[in-house]
Amino acid sequence: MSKKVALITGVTGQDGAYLSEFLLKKGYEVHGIKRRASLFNTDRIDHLYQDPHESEVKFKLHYGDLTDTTNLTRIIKEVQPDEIYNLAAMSHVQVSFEMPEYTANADGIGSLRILESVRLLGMEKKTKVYQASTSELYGKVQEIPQTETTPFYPRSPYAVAKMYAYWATVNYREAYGMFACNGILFNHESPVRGETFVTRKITRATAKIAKGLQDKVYLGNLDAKRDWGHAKDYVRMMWMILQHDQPEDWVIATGKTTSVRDFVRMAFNHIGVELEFKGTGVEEKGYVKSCSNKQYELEVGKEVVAVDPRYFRPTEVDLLIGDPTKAKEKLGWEPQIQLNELVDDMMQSDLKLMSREQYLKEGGYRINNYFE
Ligand code: NDP
Ligand code: GDR
Repeated sequence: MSKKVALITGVTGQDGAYLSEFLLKKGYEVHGIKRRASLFNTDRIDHLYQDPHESEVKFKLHYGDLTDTTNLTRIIKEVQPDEIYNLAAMSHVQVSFEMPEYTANADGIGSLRILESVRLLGMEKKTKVYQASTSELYGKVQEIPQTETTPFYPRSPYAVAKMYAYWATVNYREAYGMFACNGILFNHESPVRGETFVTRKITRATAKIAKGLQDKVYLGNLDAKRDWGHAKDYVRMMWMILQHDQPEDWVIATGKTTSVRDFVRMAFNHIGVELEFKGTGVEEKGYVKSCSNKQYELEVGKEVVAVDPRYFRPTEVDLLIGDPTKAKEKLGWEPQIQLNELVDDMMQSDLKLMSREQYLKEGGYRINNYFE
């Protein structure tokens, strides 16, 4: 059997990188769409890069953008993918309040562009499409835990755009018989998570505080609760969704929820620090209660966490907890990495990164010293 060909939009992102690795291991030829940027933006996939002059290149990148229809149609025509994983998006919920129109264009209409290109090229019976849907669709809590049948109530321009993409995917499946599926993924993180999402912001800051490179971290709503899993487990399920005999929509989650405050506690626990939170609302602060690791000289009573209302959202999603029963029963999927292991993975990686930063700083260097 000839090898399968996959096309991944958003290949330079967290999930794009893990999914590329996963599919290459499965023997796929993987094509990715990356955006043109003024600096290199392929850090997460550089380890997969193959010199295009090699005889058998299995990982190929194409310049493109979800806002450019002709570009997407041309790439799909050229690549002739068996599977498209549409992961590209302006994926930051808070930023979407500042860029609602762009978010709608890329995250909403962008998905339509992919589906419609497949149809116009007459590939609707050849090419399967995975749409990166999200637990943000549930927004304001309607039901606990959230399942495939829980009503949606989006609470941000990001979620509204993703809701359009969700229904476009269902509609193309029903109207044209396309194998198009939504994975409704709950939050998933990793050492390569974008630095402005709350988990990575916390693990990076904790590592910096441990290394004496930063005093404290400012956060927004500490009461928000999320169902956090590891990206490695979730990309495996993206692939499983497209291998199922029927095109369907799936909730992918751990079934457990944790507050932002408790995630902070877990990150600090990794470096032997117990935190104590005092105050409420914008007055809330986190202090070092004890420090059992002699390697890190964090004084008892030191303020390491503070709330900054700048990070509050105009409308918040208070509580997400998914019910992955369908994925477990029909596909045998279960997350293999627990939250404490995820935190350890992220902390170990950020401590390593910050050791490098500390080393450079002690040597009198800055990380980016172009203008010195
Ligand atoms: P990232 O933000 O890490 O990656 C997003 C990717 O999309 C990047 O490669 C980015 O490129 C690319 N991109 C952004 N805008 C465009 C555009 N206009 N055209 C082409 N490419 C674009 O997200 P994740 O990997 O975390 O998430 C993957 C997908 O899954 C996203 O659609 C996200 O909304 C969704 N999702 C994520 C969840 C999570 O918890 N991680 C949960 C549920 C859904 P560049 O590198 O140049 O910025
Ligand atoms: P989310 O992730 O909005 O769930 O979207 P994020 O990590 O940004 O926020 C999670 C929760 O933490 C609260 N929070 C903060 N968030 C950020 N970013 N920065 C802070 O300082 C901070 N302090 C508290 C937020 O208010 C929120 O309640 C992610 C993205 O990956 C989406 O693309 C994806 O669809 C969903 O997960 C599922």
